[in-house]
Amino acid sequence: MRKMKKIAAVSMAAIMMLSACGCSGKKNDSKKTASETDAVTEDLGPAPVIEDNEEWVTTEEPYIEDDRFTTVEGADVLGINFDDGDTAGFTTYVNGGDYLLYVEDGELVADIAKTGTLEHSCQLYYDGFTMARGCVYTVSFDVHSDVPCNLEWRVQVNGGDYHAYASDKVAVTSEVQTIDYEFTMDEDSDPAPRLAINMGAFDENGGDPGAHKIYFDNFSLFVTDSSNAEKIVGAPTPIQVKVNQIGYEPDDYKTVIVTSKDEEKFKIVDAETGDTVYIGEYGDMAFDSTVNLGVKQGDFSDFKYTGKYKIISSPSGESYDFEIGYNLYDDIYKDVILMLYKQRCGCEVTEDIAGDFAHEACHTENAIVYGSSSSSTVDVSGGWHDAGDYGRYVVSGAKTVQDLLLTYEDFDISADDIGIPESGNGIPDLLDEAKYELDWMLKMQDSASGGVYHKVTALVFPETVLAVDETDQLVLAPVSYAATGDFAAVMAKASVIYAEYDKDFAANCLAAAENAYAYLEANEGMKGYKNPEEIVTGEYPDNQLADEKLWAASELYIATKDSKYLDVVNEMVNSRPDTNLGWAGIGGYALYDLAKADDIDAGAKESATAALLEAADKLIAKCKKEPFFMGLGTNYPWGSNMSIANNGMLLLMANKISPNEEYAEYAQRHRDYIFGVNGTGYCYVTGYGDLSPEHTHHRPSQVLGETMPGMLVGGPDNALEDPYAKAVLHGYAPALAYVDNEQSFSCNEVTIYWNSPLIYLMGGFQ
Ligand code: G3I
Ligand code: 9MR
Ligand code: ZN
Repeated sequence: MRKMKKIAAVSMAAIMMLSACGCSGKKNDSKKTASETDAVTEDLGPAPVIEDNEEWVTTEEPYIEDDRFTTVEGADVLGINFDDGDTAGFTTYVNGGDYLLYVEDGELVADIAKTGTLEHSCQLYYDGFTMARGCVYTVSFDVHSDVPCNLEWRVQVNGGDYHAYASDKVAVTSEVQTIDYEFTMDEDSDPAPRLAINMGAFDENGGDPGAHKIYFDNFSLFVTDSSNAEKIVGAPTPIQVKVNQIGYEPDDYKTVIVTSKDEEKFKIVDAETGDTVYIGEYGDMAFDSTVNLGVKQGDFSDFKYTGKYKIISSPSGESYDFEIGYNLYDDIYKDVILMLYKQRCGCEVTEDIAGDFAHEACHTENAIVYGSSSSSTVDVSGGWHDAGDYGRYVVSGAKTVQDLLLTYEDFDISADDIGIPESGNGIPDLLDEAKYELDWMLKMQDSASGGVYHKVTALVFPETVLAVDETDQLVLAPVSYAATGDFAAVMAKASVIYAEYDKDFAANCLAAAENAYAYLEANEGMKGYKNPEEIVTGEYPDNQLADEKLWAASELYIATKDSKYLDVVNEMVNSRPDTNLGWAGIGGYALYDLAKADDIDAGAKESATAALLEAADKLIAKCKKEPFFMGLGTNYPWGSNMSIANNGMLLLMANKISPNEEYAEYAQRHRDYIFGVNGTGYCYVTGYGDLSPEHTHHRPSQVLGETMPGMLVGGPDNALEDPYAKAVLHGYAPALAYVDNEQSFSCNEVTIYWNSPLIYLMGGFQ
């Protein structure tokens, strides 16, 4: 389907060195012998300048702003009436209030049974319009009520602190009044604001007006004067020439990808001088359905000189700068690990490590058990904040811990100088960091039953506040089978790994794992976790629970060699087990640890190995069909960057149990995707590269007005799962459905378990 420069095959010895010595010597290199431990090409130094008499034109700007949103004077950006009999996109929100919304005789009716105690206890809102800085608007609508009452209308930012761009209170009576309010938008243009009407408790109401109805019609937002209106930018048009912005080792595969229909050629130039150092050729064009564009690949793997470069692609433009060299990932790797330290809960996070993100101990108060009649509370302090919220969830925590333990095990990463408080204590930092979560997880177990509480959060997501300022009552959500299974698995694995460093801790972990397993046995057939109605924080729902059972049984079998676990493993391992490495599907972890274990039942080991390699081979087959080398097809789900990192991880695992050049090659391509060889061209880790996310949905970053470095964002989500994404990414191709905006929690949040597979993937190349 496309022509690529041939990459010569490599000796098996070099491939094995990828995992054995942590270096990525892969392609043929005449200077290398199989017995050498250092498979890296010698440093060739800076590239010599070459003669370049060709003509290079770059006609397109490297960065084009989105111009879908215009401001036409006189236009009505809302223009809503209710003549069609439906609520025309207006939606209800209640927080302690109770009301119905319907249309009657061409008017929108808010039929309020209970006003609640907050202004927004009863709210109605409308999304799906745009507002430009400098533009003068007039809000207009008709309103009346059956009982005199007060309300407040607001055009506001839709997320964060929900502050208003303009708002006013209105005393409503049975007389129809027409609101007309002119204002200038003097904040940044917003492609996804919200019109909200609060109808809850107002001082002016002098108490509760009781049950009442409010009638609305003819909502308008007129563009009154657009002479000073600025252009509204949604998601920017992606750069066309994509490279890994962090860079490559000399021996790495190196492919520039350009989205272009034209005759296209590329050269590498010195980033500082602009001197030409390499002239390359693209392969044939292929249509790529992840970006809905024609795409060409240009291989420059044979260019091995160290230095700082960029690519000029004629006529599509320039790439961001990138380096070829050694140790390019040292800083970012540390920061991606330190993100976990900065997410620590229940302890002081110190300034010398976390800088502006330092804080006093947060969430230290005890939690109540949801639904329990007793007033006793439980100490569940500790662990990591999951993400941009401050919830602590067992299933996502278990995945994160497992990724750290595997990184330590597989790549022999015993570094004790990452820069966490425990550094220098003689225990590898990856294990110290993982133990911070394991200690918390132990508190999440109900020791009587062995069951593990699904999560601890307040009843609702926190406002956009710092961790120490979320002081709502903490609640332990009900025990779940998934949390208990994942807990049993990582505790059993921890009992093996920590035995060398801390015998007592290892023994505690094993006892806790066995207790949790007993809960699983006693509760077969239990349904997947669902949030009780009052708890609206992250759900992590999962109805497929066989993989959790398999994982728990596998790790307990490896830890104890008890045949009772082997029986379960044997029963499940041959029945097409799930091979994922996510927070829901986690079967891949079971298979991998079985495939890796030395002294276990040969049949179980063989079946696990076969299943895992089959998954890796299927993935490679898919990757080969996609011009960006990924195998997700057109399904970019919430947290697609985790899917990518997990897939890269799977390939390194496959390479570990059955060394194969292609596994290593495609694992590296997954790494390169994360750092820029992707549809949008972003380096998806904050703080690194020329273009990386700056407005993450991460409460500490939002409050401080700066994004914490070292965080992998969720990335493209073509299901458009938040209002901002719905507004600005409508119609976008799957791998382009990403926007760097803090309101877009489905694209631009961060999590511990998105960083952790990246830690493994980068660990494989460290
Ligand atoms: O599995 C299906 C797939 O079959 C389907 O093709 C695809 C279509 O888009 O959807 C997939 O399911 C998605 C699922 O994630 C698995 O990727 C759901 O649509 C999507 O809604 C779901 O999103 C999850 C989100 O919570 C909402 O539940 C994210 O994975 C999960 O990472 C996220 O987790 C939140 C926590 O609740 C709270 N803390 C922050 C964290 C990150 O945003
Ligand atoms: O901020 C929340 C984020 O951390 C979660 O991952 C996300 C998904 O459940 O939800 C976010 O909270 C949003 C909520 O779901 C809906 N109202 C707006 C909230 C964000 O401002
Ligand atoms: Zn906390």
